[in-house]
Amino acid sequence: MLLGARGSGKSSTGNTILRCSAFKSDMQLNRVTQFCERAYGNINGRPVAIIDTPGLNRIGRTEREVTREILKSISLYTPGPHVFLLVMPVGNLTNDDKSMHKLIESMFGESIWKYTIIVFTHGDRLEGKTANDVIAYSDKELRSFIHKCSGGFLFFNNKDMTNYEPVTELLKKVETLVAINGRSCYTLSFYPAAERKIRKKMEKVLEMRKDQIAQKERELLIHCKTEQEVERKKQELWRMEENDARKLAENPGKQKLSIKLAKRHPDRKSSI
Ligand SMILES: Nc1nc2c(ncn2[C@@H]2O[C@H](COP(=O)(O)OP(=O)(O)OP(=O)(O)O)[C@@H](O)[C@H]2O)c(=O)[nH]1
Ligand SMILES: [Mg+2]
Repeated sequence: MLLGARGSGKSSTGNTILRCSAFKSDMQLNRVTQFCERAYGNINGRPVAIIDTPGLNRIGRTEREVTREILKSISLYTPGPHVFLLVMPVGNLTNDDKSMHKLIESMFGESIWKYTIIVFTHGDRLEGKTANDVIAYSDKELRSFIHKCSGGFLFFNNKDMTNYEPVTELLKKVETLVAINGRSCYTLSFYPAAERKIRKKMEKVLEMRKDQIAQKERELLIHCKTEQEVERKKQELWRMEENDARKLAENPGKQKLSIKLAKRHPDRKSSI
């Protein structure tokens, strides 16, 4: 799963890894990636699934909306990520970077760093220096942060997709990190208690709605003309259902939640 600030190069990094334009990437000041997206491919023959995410900055959509989008995408893509790639343009840590790290930790819990590899983008700015030299002469704060991430770091130049060496190096780092973590992926038990509670409630809401969702999926098959259209509409449907479920689950007013559910399912009594 790719994480990082808006415009840091997450989608380009996903494309470099998959050697195709799987994710939309652009130079624009507004957020390019709006929703989490998944794409499949392989690295040197080894199958991989990559989840691209919207940037974790405040502009445009509220921080809450973006974190909700990212967190709910994980329940969609079980069993959960094996590795997080924290994507950042090469440079020392800014205050925005530090507050983003706090935000990531509050979303996922502090175990996230045991599953993280840092990918520095804009490797074309190295100007002949080695990656290790650049890090050796960087601020102490950046080096301390790299220490925190069990997967270490590497540099990507997303403007040169012909050089596949960094991706091969990434695969080695991923395999090592997965081994250190006992081949486990990032599971629910690592999340902060509040997030675990929300997820359990979300699951209940979705379970209660499963018949209606299945009915809507069947209707899509009738109305859509192509397989791609069915897939796209299905993703949209699940995005909306999960968003709704998450909003309901986050609502601390137990009574309000019961009322909303009762309105949607007049034939059932909810006890979430
Ligand atoms: N020179 C250079 N440009 C890069 C590199 N990686 C990404 N870019 C450029 O940076 C811009 C933003 O890249 P994206 O991949 O769209 O960034 P993002 O993090 O997905 O952005 P959001 O989806 O908006 O959060 C694009 O113009 C990319 O071409 C790199 O390694 N070198
Ligand atoms: Mg993007």
